[in-house]
Amino acid sequence: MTDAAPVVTTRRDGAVAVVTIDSPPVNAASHAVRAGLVAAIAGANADPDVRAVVIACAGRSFVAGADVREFGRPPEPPRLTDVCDAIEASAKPVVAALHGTALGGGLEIALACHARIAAPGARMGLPEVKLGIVPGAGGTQRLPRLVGVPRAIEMATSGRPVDAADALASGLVDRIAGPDLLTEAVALAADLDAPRRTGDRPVPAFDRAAVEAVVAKVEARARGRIAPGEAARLVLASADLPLRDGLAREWETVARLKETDQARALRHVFFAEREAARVPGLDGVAPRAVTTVGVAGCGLMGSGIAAAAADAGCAVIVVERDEPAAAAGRDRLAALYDRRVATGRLAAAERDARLGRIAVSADRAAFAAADLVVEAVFDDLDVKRELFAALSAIVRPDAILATNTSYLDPDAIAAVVADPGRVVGLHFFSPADVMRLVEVVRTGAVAPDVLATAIAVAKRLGKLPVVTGVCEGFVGNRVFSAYRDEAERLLLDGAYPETIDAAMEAHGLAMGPFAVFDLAGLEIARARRERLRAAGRLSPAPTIADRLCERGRLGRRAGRGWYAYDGGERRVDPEVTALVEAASAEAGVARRVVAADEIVRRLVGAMAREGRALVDEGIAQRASDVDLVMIAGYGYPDWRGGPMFETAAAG
Ligand code: T1G
Repeated sequence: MTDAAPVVTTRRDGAVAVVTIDSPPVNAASHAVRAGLVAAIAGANADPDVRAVVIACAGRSFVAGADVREFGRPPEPPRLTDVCDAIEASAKPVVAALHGTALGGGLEIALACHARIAAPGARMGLPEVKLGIVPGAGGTQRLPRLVGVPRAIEMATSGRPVDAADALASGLVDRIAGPDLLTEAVALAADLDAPRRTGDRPVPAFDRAAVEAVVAKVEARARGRIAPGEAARLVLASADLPLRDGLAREWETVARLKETDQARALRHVFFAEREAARVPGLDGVAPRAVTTVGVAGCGLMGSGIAAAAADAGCAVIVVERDEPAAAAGRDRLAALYDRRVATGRLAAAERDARLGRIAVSADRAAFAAADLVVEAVFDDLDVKRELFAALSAIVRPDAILATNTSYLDPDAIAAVVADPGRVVGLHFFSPADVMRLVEVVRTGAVAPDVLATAIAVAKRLGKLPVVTGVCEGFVGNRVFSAYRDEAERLLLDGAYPETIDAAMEAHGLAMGPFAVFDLAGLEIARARRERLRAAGRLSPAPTIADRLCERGRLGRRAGRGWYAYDGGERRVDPEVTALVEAASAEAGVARRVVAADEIVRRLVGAMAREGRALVDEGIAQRASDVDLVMIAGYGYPDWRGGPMFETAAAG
């Protein structure tokens, strides 16, 4: 490191010292950055010609937080709190010039400055809870002094960043810059007569009872996560404690949380997400440009995919099989956006803009303008092959064709296209406009730049793309099938759907397996069993699920499945209990009480075994990809790290 260029440098602009952090990729507050900042502040204070200081960053962003790569080791001084204290204590005014993302420790540096100016596109947030920790350098103590307790709790517990306009309105920043952030920051610094220390400001008054209610809600919603509740309590404490004591409590909390299994698991997920983007064979391969997305089919999946593309600013061409289906598709899309407006997630004008980007017709020829067409029609091989054969004659020679099949062989679909290298799988999860996971299926003949484009498009849609090879069910549904099979074995051994669901929900899953089966409907799994039976890979003896199907208990939409449903509530149904007990008797199994920890161990173990098989077969690129699939696609709790991580950690 000794001969590397310094990561923090100071230059003079009149009487203002401009301190620049230049530590790619995201100016994380590594040891070198921290030490450089402390030295720069001391230097500016010692220089009689300097009246004020600006802290700015080179590259794409302000400081994106503490350096996550240093998390496994004890912090080397100066700690980030020392840096923030030195900035706040500076006798000369210090201004933060924010662009890109000022996150975590980056925002904390900005909070310790005496004024903040942001580029119009800047985003600011405290994402620490996503790493299982809380802000550790004043975030929970200084932020409420600027924006008030309720707002600070919202930011520190959700981890969601705010944009510059929002930051200005809440008092987080003092000014939004025009095109020349640095010049305006220097002017602002030169205007300040004396430091205005955030820590000296009082916490604005607030309605304590209302805030206590919000904190209770945060804790209830965290479903097992520790960090959000801790972050909320710390913000609340800022109103009761002197700054020093609040900072000390905050630091102790981070030190404690960092060592928890939750924080370790969430760090695993953080690095797993970045690792997933590394795909062998794609280094240096440029994706094709995609601005117009075609979607074939406007059912549940197609409409979700179309909305995801419109949300991302793409022009969207949707084609249904005939005019009545196209009209139904338009209604479905309008209803999807209306729901978002009704629940306050989207402004009405924004709904109209997004719907305006989507053209729905019954004319396949419209796909001639698309850069990429995603097929989301009925999951039947003949239907898809007919469509792809037709599409290959309609779309431009450089356009990409993607299939959203769940269980069919995408290579068999690609085979009907003259140039199968343009065909790739894009497996979305329902609801496709909400769920983050997209399995990018690496078909046998896919061209590298087609695969790179599929990944880039998924990212552009705000999704988490995970590359998988071709096999029945790809990564997610294969692991899910293993989970389902083990859950049904547990039933035979003595567990009930409700005991299994309770155990997995206590483990942090949003819904236990049987509640999920009911939500998804029992038909798809039945079809899979029939395929396996036809291939001689499954015993012809009916399973409990088959018995449910025979009785019309097809899941939630049918009003009954593994449970009975009254309104939205699930209820244990004696008919199911009797079927479960009869199945054990028929199989000659003496039922026993299966404890929650056995349920969790066996179900997580079954997922991990299947995941390992997928890695060994080369279908999944790496174990951490399996974890991401289960977390982003199946509601597995991220703070457990995923079944592979959990099983490895348990040794
Ligand atoms: N530390 C180290 N490396 C980081 C990093 C960080 N904080 N953030 C990003 N990187 C690396 C990342 O691994 C990747 O590397 C490259 O930068 C580009 O990232 C005391 C306790 C900033 C919005 O949680 O949200 O502050 O793979 O691919 O999509 O309170 O990265 O290229 O080698 O994600 O443009 C809080 C996490 C820390 C921010 C950029 N900070 N980062 O997104 O690129 S805790 C965070 C992000 C803390 C204090 C505490 C995003 C981004 P490589 P990328 P991107």
